[in-house]
Parts: sequence; C-alpha cells; structure tokens
Amino acid sequence: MNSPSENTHNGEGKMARIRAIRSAHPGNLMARYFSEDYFNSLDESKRGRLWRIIATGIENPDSQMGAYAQNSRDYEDFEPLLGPMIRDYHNIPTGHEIGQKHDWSATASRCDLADIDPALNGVSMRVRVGRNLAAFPLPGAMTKAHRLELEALVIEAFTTLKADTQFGGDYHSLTPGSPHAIDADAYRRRVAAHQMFKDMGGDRYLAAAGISSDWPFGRGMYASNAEDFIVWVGEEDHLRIMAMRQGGDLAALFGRLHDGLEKFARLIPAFAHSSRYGYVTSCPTNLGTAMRASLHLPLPRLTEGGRNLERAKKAAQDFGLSVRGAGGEHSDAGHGGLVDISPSARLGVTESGIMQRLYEGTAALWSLEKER
Ligand code: DAR
Repeated sequence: MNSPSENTHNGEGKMARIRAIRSAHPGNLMARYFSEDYFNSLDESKRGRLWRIIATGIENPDSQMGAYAQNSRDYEDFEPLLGPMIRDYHNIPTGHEIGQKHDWSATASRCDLADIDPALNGVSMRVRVGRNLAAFPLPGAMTKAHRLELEALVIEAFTTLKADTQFGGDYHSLTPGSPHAIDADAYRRRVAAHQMFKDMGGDRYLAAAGISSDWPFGRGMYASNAEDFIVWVGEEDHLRIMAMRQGGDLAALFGRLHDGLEKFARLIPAFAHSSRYGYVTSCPTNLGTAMRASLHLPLPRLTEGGRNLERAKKAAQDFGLSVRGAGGEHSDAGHGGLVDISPSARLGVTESGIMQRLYEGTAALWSLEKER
C-alpha cells in the first residue's frame, strides 16, 4: 500500500476501495460516512492527515469504526467525517448537543454485587480509563523518540508513586536496555495474568494505524504492590490506568481507580481533553470517559455451557451491556460459561453512570440466568 502522501494528489485508488468497502462491509463506519466531496475540499496537508487517520479502516474492511486519531486536534479538524461516525457508534442523535461531564461521586455510596446475590461476592472485576498527554502526538503518530521521551517522563512520576503508602509498587519496562527491564518469563506471566498487554504488532487494526510501531520501545507497566492498580504505558493510548479485584464491591473498585488516577495525574503533565468529547483517545469508540468497566460472570445456562454467546449478547444489549468471552476481545466464553460483561456507553455518560449500569445490568442478567 503506498504511503498516504504518495496518493494525496488523487487518492483515486483509495476512494475506489472505500466505495467497495461501503457496499461489502456496511458496518465499517469510516466507509459509511466518508465523503469524496469533503475529501476533495481539503488542502494537501489535511488530505495526508486524513489518509493516516482512516488507513486502518481501508486496510481492514471488517473494521467497526475504521479510524484512529493521530493527534488530539483531529476530532475538531475532521469533524465533518469523524463527527457522524462518533454519533453513530455512541448512539447520539443528530442535533443532540454532545458534551461530556465527569462524575465519580457514586463511588462514595454502597454498590456491591453481594446485595444482588451473596454468590456474587467473588467475581473478577476490572475498570480502566485511557488517557493521552496533550503535549505529545497520539500513539499512531509518535516517533520512537516520542515514545522513549514519554516513557522517561512517566517513569519519573512512578518513582514518586513507588513511595506512596496506598499505591507503592514498581515499573517494568519492555524497552531494550532499560534499567527497569522486565525479563521474558516475567513478561509472559504478566500477560497470562492479563496484567500486561501482548505485542500489539499482532493487531492488524493497530498496526495499520501506526499505533504498534517501534515495538517494544517506550512500552511498559506499573503495578502496585497489591497488584490491584496497574498503569500500561504505550498501548493503544499513551496510558491505560486500571484497578482490578476479586469480590463484588464495585464502589471500592471504582474508588481505588479514582484515587490512584488523581494521585498519578498530579505527577504528570495535562491530559488531552475536550469539552465536547471528554478525554481524547486514539480510538473514537473510547471517547468521553475513556472508561471500560467489566466483570466476569458465570452464565452457564444463558450461554449453553459457554458454547453459544448469542442469547447472552442479545439479553445484555437490552441493558446497555456488551458481552464477550472471558479471554478478552474476540474470545469465546470461558469454562462454565464465564463471560466478560461491560457497559457499552463511554461518551455522554459519567463514570458513576457506568458503575450503576454495570451493577443494574449484572442484576438483570443474573436474574435471567437463574430463572431459566
Ligand atoms: N478494531 C477497531 C477498533 C474497535 C474498538 N476496539 C478498540 N479500540 N480496541 C475497529 O475500528 O473495528
């Protein structure tokens, strides 16, 4: 595939591919909303930028979104294309003003799955937020030097966090020659435990967007001593900050994340944020809160012992939840019908709202599981 700049002058070949994708893959939102008139109205520089933003959706026709922002300002600069894609994905009607608010206050109230059923007091729960530093390009447009500079900056912050009584821990780098280097076995163990991300080069969507370039330079993870607060460095966003625990106390889980996030944020430069789209992320699907909250729920009856997720997916949709296998994106159900459930909404909902939806959705699915 030629580089975007080589095709900026006409781009006829790419537009023909987009037309073909539009009819063969109607779920590809980039192809659905791409306008040749809009593209032709752009100057040379913006055409080159736009090709890089949508390269992933052209090279991967089966994409759901088909675009990754390369710079924080892309969402404003390419609103005529990205805006309709974002509204479609996040179910925001045309004419409805998009504006992101943030609210973590519900973490101060009781929200415990054990109140639904004492049997739910031992589930595996995780909540993460994506964050990008405003001073850097987004991961798809970073040079190797950017990646190393950003890692050095957060390592300095982790040096302070290490000494914290609540969040003390250690940083493990994948950068060859780093004084914080993690050995291969330890890395494999962390990946198997879902504490660390695997080589992103295997993800064709990220690779096409440049997000996995320079692997493994500038990549790593911070883990608290209790291993319940983790920060990924250099994955799909500059930072993925997460809390995880077994149990059912969602308020404690969200509170742990919020406290750690606030403490960490005070140690590093500002995050990219917009009043319209909230925290700016590489993928438009993560805009807003940039939060994914999930828990693993055994639904052996709804999933026919894990062999068929369709009924659970359909039921979950009614409660604003998405269902996937317990092994993560594109995985099957785990042993005993163990599935990962997560509120779908990220944008136009607050952090407290996501916690409530996860609680209420879990209660509804659990009731369906028990009645069948
Ligand atoms: N595969 C890309 C992104 C989908 C959302 N998942 C993320 N961001 N990890 C697509 O456009 O289908």
